Amino acid sequence: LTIDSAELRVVNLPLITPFTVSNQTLTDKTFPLLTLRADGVEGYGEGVMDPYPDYLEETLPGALAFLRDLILPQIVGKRIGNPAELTALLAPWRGHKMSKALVELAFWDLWTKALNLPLCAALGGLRDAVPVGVSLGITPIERTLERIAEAEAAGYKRIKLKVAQGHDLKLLEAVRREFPAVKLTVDANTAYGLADLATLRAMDRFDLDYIEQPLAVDDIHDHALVQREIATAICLDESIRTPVDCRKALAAGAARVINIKVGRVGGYSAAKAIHDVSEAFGAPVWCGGMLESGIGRAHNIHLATLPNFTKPGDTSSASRYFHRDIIAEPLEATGGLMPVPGNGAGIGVTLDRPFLNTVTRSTEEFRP
Ligand code: OSB
Ligand code: MG
Repeated sequence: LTIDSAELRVVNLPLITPFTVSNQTLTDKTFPLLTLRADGVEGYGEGVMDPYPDYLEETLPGALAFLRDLILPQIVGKRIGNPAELTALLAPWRGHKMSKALVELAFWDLWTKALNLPLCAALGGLRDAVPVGVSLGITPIERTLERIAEAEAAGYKRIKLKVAQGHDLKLLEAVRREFPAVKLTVDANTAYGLADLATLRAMDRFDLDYIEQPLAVDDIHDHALVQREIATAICLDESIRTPVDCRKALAAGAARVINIKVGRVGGYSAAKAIHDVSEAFGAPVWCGGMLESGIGRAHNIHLATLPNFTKPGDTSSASRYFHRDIIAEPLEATGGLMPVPGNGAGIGVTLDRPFLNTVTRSTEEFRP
């Protein structure tokens, strides 16, 4: 494929309800949308970097500069035969994994459309639907209980609760009193430290499927210390950026479950390698989310068709987040199963261009 041109948009969608995690509240979602064009086909990718560096270090302004000044000029007009060639082109640059993932996602969509293959088939995925749960942001406990009841009624396969210092054990007591049997997990987004061992130990009482990212981003060692002290499995999210991180974490006993986000790890090739390393250790994985719009969601669903994605992912119905999506096909789960979109080629969804134009903040075109 020779990349004829690229288009980089910044899109803004309001969230139906604000989403609060231990260290930030999102009221709307601003993201880059990349289109790569070749031989009359288009591939789409969505970026997951936030405007500010609150989940990980990358930011939207930094990503736009990296893509505009360095990566897109290098790619447009170039012949790129397959994803491995693209990964090799991006490899020399440090960091910027979310930007690299954005380019990889668009290229995989483009490449599989040119091959007339569903993206999941090219990845090696097996399923035509993937099990999903919901991720519930921090709200007053009464409101959280209502939202759990709604998610259960909709058939979601697990409930993930965001927790934070001071918003943890009381929440879990209230939830377990009303929902003794629901499959439950918590996500701390790095809110705790070794000083909180008593709180983390107390979480063993609530039959959680796992505790996600209790400690700091760069702290695989201390996660191993905590995992030795608690019965509940630790799941790592922010700490796992590379397949090597994953090997070290699993070998050290720092986690027993891995959350894979294609943006965090720099694209499909790294995501697949992390999937494979985890499988070799006997550790299940699941597909995380970053409140993506339809393009990012479609990519997540294709990724989650790989065989070791045995725990429910975070790709719940888009209508839980947005009044209207930028794609034409609704991505809605039924009975906790999200169907893999499309029956033809690539990611299997198409842009709702008239609506997309109304929510686009800026557009840049790149030509050779
Ligand atoms: O840790 O998974 C996370 C959203 C923003 C920042 C971090 C996280 C999340 C989510 C979103 O949990 C889950 C979803 O996309 O539905
Ligand atoms: Mg997480």
